[in-house]
Amino acid sequence: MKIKEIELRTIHLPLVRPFRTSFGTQTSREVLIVKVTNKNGTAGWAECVAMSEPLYSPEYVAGCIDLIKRFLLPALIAKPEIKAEDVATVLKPFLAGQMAKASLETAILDAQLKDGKVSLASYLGATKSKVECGVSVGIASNLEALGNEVKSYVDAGYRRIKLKIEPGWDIEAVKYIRNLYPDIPLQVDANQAYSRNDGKHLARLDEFNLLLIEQPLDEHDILGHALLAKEVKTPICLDESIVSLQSAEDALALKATTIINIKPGRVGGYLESVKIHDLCVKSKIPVWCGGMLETGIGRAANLALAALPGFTLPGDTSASARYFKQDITTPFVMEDGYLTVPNKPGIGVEPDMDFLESITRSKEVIR
Ligand code: NPQ
Ligand code: MG
Repeated sequence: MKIKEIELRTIHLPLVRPFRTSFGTQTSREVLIVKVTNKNGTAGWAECVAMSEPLYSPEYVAGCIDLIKRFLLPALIAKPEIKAEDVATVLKPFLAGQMAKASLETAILDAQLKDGKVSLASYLGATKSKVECGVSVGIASNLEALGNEVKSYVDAGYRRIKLKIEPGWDIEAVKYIRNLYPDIPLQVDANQAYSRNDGKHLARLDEFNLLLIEQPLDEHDILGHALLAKEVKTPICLDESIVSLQSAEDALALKATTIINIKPGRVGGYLESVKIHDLCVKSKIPVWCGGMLETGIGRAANLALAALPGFTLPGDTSASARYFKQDITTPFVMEDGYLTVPNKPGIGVEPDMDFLESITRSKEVIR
C-alpha cells in the first residue's frame, strides 16, 4: 500500500486504581496512538506500549515520537509502496525502538488487512474464538488490601492471578493468597527486582505451587537467570529479556527460561511474536500473552495473538474494566473468564472519536 498520512496522538487515561510494581506506582496511562491512512483512504490504528518514563523498558513515549518522526517514518515514506511484512526489514538499520517499530507495523497491518477484508486473528493463524483471562495484581499497602483486591478478581471470574513482587513483598504475600485460594493458578512477577544472590530466598516460593516466576533479574542477565533456574524449582519465565526471536532462541538454548511471556510491543511487532510463538511450540515451551495496560486498540490485537494454539497459559489479557473506567473502543468485557477474539477485518475495533478527542493531549499529522 501507499501511505498518505500518519497521525501521532498522545492520550491520557486515569487508571481505576494505582498500579504499583517494583519499578514504581502508576496512577494513569499516557499512550501514543498511531493512525496510518493509505491512498485508498483506509485508516489503520495501533498503540505504542511504551510508558511515559523508561522504567519497564528503555523506551518512553516522547522518545518513541522522536524516533518515529526523525528516522522510522522517513524510511517508510521513502518507499513508493510498503507491505506490513516488509516494515521490520526497512526499519532494521535503526538499532532502537522495538515498541515504536511495532506500533507502525501494526497500524500498517491493520489498514492492509482491512483492505483485504481479513481479520488479524486469522492472518496470524489463530485457532481459538475466545481466550482465557488472567489478571496482574499490583503491590498492595498490606496483606488484607491485597486479599480484597484478589477476591474482587476471582469473583469477576479471572482464571489466573499474577502477584507483583519485590524484596519485602514476596513470600508472605504469596503465602497469604495461596492460603485463601489453595487451587487457583497463581504466578509472580518481579520486574527485575532481585539479584543473583537471591536464589535461596526465591526458592522459598517453591512450596506454593506457582506456575512461574517472571523476570526476577535484570533484563540483560541471561546467565543469572540460567543460574537461578538451577536453584529454584518454580519455572522461570522471561519477559523484559525477550526482545526478539534471537533473544528467545538464546534464552532457551542457555536454559534461562522454560516459559515465555510474549508482548508484541517488546519484540517489535505481531509478526515477530508469531515467530517466537512458533519457536516455543517447536521447543515444547508454554507461551502466554503479556499486557502493558493497553487500551482497546492494543487489547484487540493482543487477543488475536493470544488465540494462536501455542498460547496454553492464560495471559495478562484482562478486561478493559481492570484498568479503565472508560475505554477508547467498545469495552472488552469478560464472560466466564474469557474475552472474545475480534473477528472483523484488521484489529477489528475502531476508537470512539469523541472520547478519543476529549482525552487527547497532543496530536501531529505528517503527510
Ligand atoms: C509486566 N504488565 O508484565 C507488565 C508491566 C507493566 C500487566 O503486569 C503503565 C504502562 C504501567 C505499562 C505497569 C503487567 C505498567 C506497564 C506494569 C507495564 O511486567
Ligand atoms: Mg512482566
